[in-house]
Amino acid sequence: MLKKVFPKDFIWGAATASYQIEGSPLADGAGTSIWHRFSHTSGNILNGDTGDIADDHYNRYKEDISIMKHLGLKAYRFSISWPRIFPYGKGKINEKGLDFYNRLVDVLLDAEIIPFVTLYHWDLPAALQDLGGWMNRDIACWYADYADYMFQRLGDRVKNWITLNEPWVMAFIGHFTGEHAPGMKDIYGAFSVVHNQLRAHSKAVKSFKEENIKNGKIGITLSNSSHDPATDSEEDKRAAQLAHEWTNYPLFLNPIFKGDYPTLLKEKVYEYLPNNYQKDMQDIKEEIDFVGINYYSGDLIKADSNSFLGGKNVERGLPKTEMGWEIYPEGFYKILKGVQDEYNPKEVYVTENGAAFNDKVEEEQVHDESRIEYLKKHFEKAHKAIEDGVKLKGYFVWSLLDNFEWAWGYSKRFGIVYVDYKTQKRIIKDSGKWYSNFIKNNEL
Ligand code: IFM
Repeated sequence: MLKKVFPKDFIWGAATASYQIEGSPLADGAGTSIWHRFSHTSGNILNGDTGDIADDHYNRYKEDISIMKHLGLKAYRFSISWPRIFPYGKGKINEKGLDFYNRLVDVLLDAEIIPFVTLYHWDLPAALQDLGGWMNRDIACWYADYADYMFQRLGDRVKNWITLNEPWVMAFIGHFTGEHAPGMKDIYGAFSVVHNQLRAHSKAVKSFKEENIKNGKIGITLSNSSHDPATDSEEDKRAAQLAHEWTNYPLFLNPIFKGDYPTLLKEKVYEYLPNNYQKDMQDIKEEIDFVGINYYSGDLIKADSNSFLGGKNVERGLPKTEMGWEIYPEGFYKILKGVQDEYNPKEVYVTENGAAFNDKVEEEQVHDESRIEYLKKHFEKAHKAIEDGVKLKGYFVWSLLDNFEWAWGYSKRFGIVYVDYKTQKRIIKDSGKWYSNFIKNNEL
């Protein structure tokens, strides 16, 4: 078989997020986040887990960076905890919180690892939630002020910025199903959260451009799962298209690239969109430098008039990960090709891809063959996407470390590095070793 060689300058990395790995959420003057509050409210998280200790990365970042260096990662995507910098979300600044990220960035750069910073990966300052959080229109200004402050303080060293991580999840899992913080169940609220995140994102992009950061690039990271129609019937095709427009990149990229919500979805959910939302669309349409794609699995969709938006997932017998998510690399290709064909972004990054499996430590080793297979198959599809014209520039495996998997607590392990939560010992899994070797060769 012919070798699949990736472009020379392709950026291979790994990703994490603040609340999932850092621990010490209230250290050094940090404010409370909605995830701290949510995880400390009984019944919200499996086994009552919290992010209080997590991977203790707040104290062990140097060790973690030496693991990244050892693995040969070219880049590291991490997020900043907003309440570490602004304990009340706005106003008073906490320099000690900033110091942590200053140190992190400096040690990464010393190790020749490129930092990719996500400004928001769900840990909203609780003080802002008390003012309505993402449902309050003022959040666009609160967020843009925070973002601008970070551009000023880290922009001399950090060149790659991501405004929001998976805003769909924030909106619908946080405000519609209530499984995530802030735990609300309000469909109108959820759509206002979509809209305000878009407003906040574009406001931050505008201020990024004003800051004129040398070689700076800014984009957004979106969650995706491929949606195939169960049959060729018009009903199933429409249900699959609606699911795509609602849960995948179109919900956010259509406004950002084309200044309106996607057509089919807009008709369907018109009543939930904020009054006079159209007035904001011109401001929301703002050029970005790249699109971040997160992809884990696929769904087969069948029309069903009883479900929200008229479609439900049906079983197709594919193997699944520990999350119960289908392993469907073909869908990854469709998402990558789709985003390039539909919106033609200047650059695309896979900002997350990976899998949870039931890892076991045997004599200080973790033989996670299934994760290696998963990654290989997805890398193959990424390679095909590049061959077919997708401007894919980099790929971040989720995740560097096993970590706090939100409502699932510590029960799901996504890392290429195993974390023993009792001792905080790190063990590079076989997948980590495989990835390291793969990065060296840059080919499959
Ligand atoms: O752990 C999450 C991450 O925070 C966002 N994307 C999906 C991952 C796996 O569920």
